[in-house]
Amino acid sequence: NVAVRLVDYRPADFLIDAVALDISLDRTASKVVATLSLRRNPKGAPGAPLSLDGDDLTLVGVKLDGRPLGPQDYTAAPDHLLLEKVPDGPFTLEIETRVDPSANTQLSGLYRSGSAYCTQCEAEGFRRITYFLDRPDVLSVYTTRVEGDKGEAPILLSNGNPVKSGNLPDGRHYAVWRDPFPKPSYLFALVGGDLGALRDSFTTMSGRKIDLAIYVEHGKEARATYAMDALKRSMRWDEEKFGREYDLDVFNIVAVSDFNMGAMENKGLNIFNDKYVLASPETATDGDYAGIEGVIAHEYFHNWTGNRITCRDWFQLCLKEGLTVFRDQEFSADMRSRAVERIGDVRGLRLAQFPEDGGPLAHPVRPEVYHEINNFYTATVYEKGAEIVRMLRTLIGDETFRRGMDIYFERFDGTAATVEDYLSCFAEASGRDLSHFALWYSQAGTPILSTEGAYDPQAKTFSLTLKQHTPPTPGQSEKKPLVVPVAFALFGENGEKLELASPDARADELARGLIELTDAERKITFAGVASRPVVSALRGFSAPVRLEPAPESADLEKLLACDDDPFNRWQAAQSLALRAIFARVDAAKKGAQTPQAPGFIGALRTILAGADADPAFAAQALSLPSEIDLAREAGHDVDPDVLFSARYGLREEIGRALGADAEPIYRRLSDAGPYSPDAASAGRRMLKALALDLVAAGDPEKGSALARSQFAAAGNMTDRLGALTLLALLGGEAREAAFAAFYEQYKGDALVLDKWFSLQATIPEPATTKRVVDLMRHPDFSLTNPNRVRSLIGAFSNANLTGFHALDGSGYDLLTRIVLELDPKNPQLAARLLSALRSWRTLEPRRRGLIEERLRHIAAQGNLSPDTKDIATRALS
Ligand code: HT7
Ligand code: ZN
Repeated sequence: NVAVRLVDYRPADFLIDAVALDISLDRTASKVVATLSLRRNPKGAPGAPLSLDGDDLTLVGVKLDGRPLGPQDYTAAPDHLLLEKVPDGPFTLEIETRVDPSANTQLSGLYRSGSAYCTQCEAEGFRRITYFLDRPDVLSVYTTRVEGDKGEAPILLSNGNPVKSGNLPDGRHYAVWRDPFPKPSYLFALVGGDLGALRDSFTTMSGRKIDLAIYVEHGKEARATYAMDALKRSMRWDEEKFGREYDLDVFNIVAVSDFNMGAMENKGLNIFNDKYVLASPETATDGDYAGIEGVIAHEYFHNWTGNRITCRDWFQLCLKEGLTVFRDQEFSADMRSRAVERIGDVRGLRLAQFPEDGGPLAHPVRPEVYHEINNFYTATVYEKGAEIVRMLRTLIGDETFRRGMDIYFERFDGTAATVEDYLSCFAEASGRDLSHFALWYSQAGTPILSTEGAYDPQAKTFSLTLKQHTPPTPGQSEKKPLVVPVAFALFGENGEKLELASPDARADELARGLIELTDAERKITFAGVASRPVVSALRGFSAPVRLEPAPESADLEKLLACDDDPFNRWQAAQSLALRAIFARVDAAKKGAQTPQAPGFIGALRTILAGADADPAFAAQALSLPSEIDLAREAGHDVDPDVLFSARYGLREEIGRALGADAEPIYRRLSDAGPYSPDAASAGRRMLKALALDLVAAGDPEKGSALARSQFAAAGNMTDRLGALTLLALLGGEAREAAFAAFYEQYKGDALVLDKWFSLQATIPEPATTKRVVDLMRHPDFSLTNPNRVRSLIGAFSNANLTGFHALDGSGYDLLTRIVLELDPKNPQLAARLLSALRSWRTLEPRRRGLIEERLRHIAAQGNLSPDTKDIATRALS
């Protein structure tokens, strides 16, 4: 694939004002007739030929203004249609193509999921349906007529509002849909199938009644109840928080089982991976419910941030994705516990985005070049993109942020916008120059922030020096200082929050406890400080940076006790845990005696004792960092086995010390009534699982007995899977028996079996590679279904540090084999799987060598897809 560069952006040479699509569904030869109302773009190149995008298309015929064209009038290939000469005034082009949905294993364009027909057009799937100017800055009004067999596809859906429908000869029927809102082709969607529906309605703030429907496999309608509730809450929230009202008469969601990502925000017709729609207490965990709520909200919020205002080009992807992630995170924070949501979001950012930013796949939130756009739906664009929006709000304040958003919606509605357009609204609302802040969009890499305090007991002053630097990333060796909002507080001897006075900071910075660091270094001397204070920096994780080094242990213990910022209280516990684990790692390397961590364990005992006040928070604070967290924090020469042993050892030490305190908590929380997915109940279940783990860590036999009875008696999937997770770790016959019983109970339910696959793939043992290989032969596994592949292979390679990185290279061999087998069928999925190797350079030399060999082998394959080639090449760069 050729490189596409942001600097090369040019407006399209033609505009397509209206599109009339007539699609006749057939399993292997669907007929597509597209009638395009074209005119030259005044901003395009005068006299340019008309060049339309295609991908794997079969052309049947072309008509210009109703006149059939001959082959001498155009050049056609599967990937383009070129007309050298077209009228200077407006004209219509009718293009007929044939597509084979059954053969479409890429799941991009028109394909079949089970017995249904569905589409996925973002980013470049529309060109696999018809020839088009398949770029996000060409906005058209669509009318779509869908025709299908009445038995096979009684439901026929597309974007917009239903216009008419009727019967046809030969058992066929049709439906016409019209979407009055101009949209880019990536938001086009169509569904045809025999589906059940859960129906409801929503009355908007201006009193319009919207018909809502969620289409699912027959018999599963009740499992969409939570998704429907989440949808209605999202619609209300967007009205209340952003003044955004829904605009069509209907809003439809369709759940399909074969989908490359989580969901897609097609105008008025969202298509979802069924994992993010279907839930019942017996089949879904608390995490699944939270995921459904978040994804339903995310796709709904795109109606304004993405659809009504779209992106000028794919480099601006963060404009819709970062902003919409920010909006869905805020929604979840309002629906649930803000503190727990923030901790979860930051954990997610550190898990997925920090390694991306620190490795060979690093790119700016707004990339400047791509070879394959599908590889840029990344944690950097989404999650770091959301953090930039959050920093902007922090800097200018809630009210000014809302004014800026209002200007954005008002000014850019119906357009394809850029990051500059977006920022201009906030510059106007706040009166600030945001040009320096904008560097967050173009500079890759995670900045490192350090704080250094110096107390002068004579002068009663405390000097705080903040420094920032960003390590180089591929293609960007020089880094500039960024605008970093550092939320902070000082705590006195007795844990009291200090009043801040300093000539070195603006009054508003002191009042808000927010320092704006804009240079590489800034020193602030606080006056009237009676004794050496403890600094709470980066409160609420006010910027996506690494704070290094963590404060001293005594200060962390103090923060854990007195900080009124829950995020930093949690962070203090994590930092103490990291310190205790790395002390064990160091001792193991030196062959020294294992260090104990009494101070840390004392702090955990206090959290456990007060856990009832906020069970979810306590569970988060008591959870040790994962091995993946440890590997990231170590940063270089990572030996997964050493990290595993150190973490496991500390877990045992904590269990021996706190198991007795944890058991009564476990027993008390086991007495919960009927299942409810609300955040408070979920928090209690989280604490219960944590308490059980503490008991098992100190006394594995007792833990196993409790887990076995919880597994057998569980009234919901959260408790059942929690018990199974512990049994999987403890091993032995009990584990195998529980896995077998779980399968017997849930066979036939693919989404539940995904949990069964994942859990087995993450058993931290060398034998897991063989288990994964065996499971690939299981009749319920399939390489053609992305959810199955992600739950088995994705879980193994991303979430099983010791198993995947087995020293014999068997995990790497397995991943290599699967990537190469999958690549011709579903390149997007293959490329994503391969990204599991992105942090290979942080491993110790032996494993590094093994991975490099496999990456070179993959990159050297002759017929690799652009997707996988791009990842392999960049990973090696
Ligand atoms: N905007 C959607 C992205 C998406 C996607 C991208 C590439 C290939 C397939 C895809 N399916 C969905 C989803 C979202 O961010 O809301
Ligand atoms: Zn999105």
